[in-house]
Amino acid sequence: MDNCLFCKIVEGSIPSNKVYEDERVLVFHDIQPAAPVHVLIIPKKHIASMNDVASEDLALIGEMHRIAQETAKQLGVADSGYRLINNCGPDSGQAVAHLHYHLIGGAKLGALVQ
Ligand code: DGP
Repeated sequence: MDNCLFCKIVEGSIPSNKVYEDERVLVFHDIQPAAPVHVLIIPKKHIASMNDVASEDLALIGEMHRIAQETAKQLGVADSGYRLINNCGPDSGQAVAHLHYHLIGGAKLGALVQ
């Protein structure tokens, strides 16, 4: 996708602070962290939002959840707890039209992230 910010991060034309990468998935630190741990888990394939996930993407979505689990361990929040958040569409506040999960933790989240 030509004008997609996260596709540019996947290509490397916009830099990111990467936590994990494989052929299908990328994890990188959010530029505006809402908590001490705040990374974004994205598919390398352009999928605009949760509404656009197709049957053929279900294995990929499962893989993203497994990688979220591993990332939580790697970043030290698996036991203390974390949130995995997807914003879909205007009312959710989705700002980037490329599917992503926010993995947020490292603090008591009630006061930080609603
Ligand atoms: P959402 O509102 O769910 O679409 O979240 C988009 C997130 O993307 C937001 O928390 C900030 C983050 N973000 C926006 N631009 C960049 C960028 O250029 N680099 C990184 N690392 N994160 C970005």
